Amino acid sequence: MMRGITYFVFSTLAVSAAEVKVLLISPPELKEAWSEYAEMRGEQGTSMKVIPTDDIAKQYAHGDLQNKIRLCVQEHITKEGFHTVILGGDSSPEGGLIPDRDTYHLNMWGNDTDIPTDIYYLSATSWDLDGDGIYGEFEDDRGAISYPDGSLSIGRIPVRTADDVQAYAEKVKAYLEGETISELAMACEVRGAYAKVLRSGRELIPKAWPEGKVSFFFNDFTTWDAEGEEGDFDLSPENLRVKFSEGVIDKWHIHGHGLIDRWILEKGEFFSYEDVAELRNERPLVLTTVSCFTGHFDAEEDPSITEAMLRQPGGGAVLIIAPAREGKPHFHRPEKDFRLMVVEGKLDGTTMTMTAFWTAALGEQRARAGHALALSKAGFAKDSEKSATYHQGICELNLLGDPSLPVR
Ligand SMILES: [Ca+2]
Ligand SMILES: [Ca+2]
Repeated sequence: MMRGITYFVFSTLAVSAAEVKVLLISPPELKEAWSEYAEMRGEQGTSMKVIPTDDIAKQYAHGDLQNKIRLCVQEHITKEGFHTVILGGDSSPEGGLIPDRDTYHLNMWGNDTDIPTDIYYLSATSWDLDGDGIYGEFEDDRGAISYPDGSLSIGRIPVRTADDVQAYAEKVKAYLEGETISELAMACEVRGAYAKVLRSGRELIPKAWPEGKVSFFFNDFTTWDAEGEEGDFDLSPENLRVKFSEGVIDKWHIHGHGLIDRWILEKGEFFSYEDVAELRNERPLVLTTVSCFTGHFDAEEDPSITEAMLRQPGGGAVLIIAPAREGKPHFHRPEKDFRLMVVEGKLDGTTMTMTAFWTAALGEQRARAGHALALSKAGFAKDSEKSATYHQGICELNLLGDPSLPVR
């Protein structure tokens, strides 16, 4: 039953903190702002090189801008020993500041033609074996698709303006200067998902992180209920704001329904832009979520709720992993596995990715955020070669934020 147990035996490709070299890809108009950020991160012990996309477009001759960025990253990996990449700008259907690479998916959920796939930028291969200009086709492009092996990492900071960069920089500073917090909270609004979220939070994460505490914020019971009044602390937008703002817990997993602009909570209430605008939490959050579309950073509509959390000055989040589209439960045998998910807490691919991220980041390995997600995805590489739905899962879960940050 525990075919996924190998996810938690990570490879030894760990990169020590001193060796981390980060390549920051900047749009020309944010070069100055990102150079200041890189200087700050250098002083904090993480060296960064900023390279603007107009230079990349001139230096590399082949293909579209996405391909040129990929070639530039490859050169920095192979010749200069870089491990980590930051994409320093938002993406939109027309391209945006740092365009994403759209990949094509046809699987048990139907088809999607434009899943933004930032892991593409770490690849030595083109993701378009048949050369038809459609990337990441599960069968036709198989020989040119490559997944993270745990040694390289990437994240996107989906900002649009120099002010966004500065606000983000200030939050990173506050984050790194704060005390370590050994508590993670898991919110869950969907009863069918209780079993798997509890398994993740009571069994799998504590096993890797025994000194930590995991709290629960479900519709029907919470860590903060009055005695004998199970569930009286509602999973409401107001209560979520209170918990985000207290500074007691900075690590969150949110499970449940969502849309591009909201997390849907108990009684159909939702947490949206007005709630984000009120956040002044000095301790910025690290957040994973499976909620549909909350990570849809590449839409015409902007910001998505996760981008709003990252851009909120003086509050919100510094790191988020979220699905760019539906965030469906990815399973090998859906006809059996859905029932096991509800009854026994079998973890689907998306929930497993988040769980493995937390265990790599908080466990003995103390992997930095991007590295933790890379290790998590490396654990899914074989599944993704076999299954078109896992292939979609590994593509659509992007890290938003600076991948070189520790999770502390
Ligand atoms: Ca193709
Ligand atoms: Ca966006």
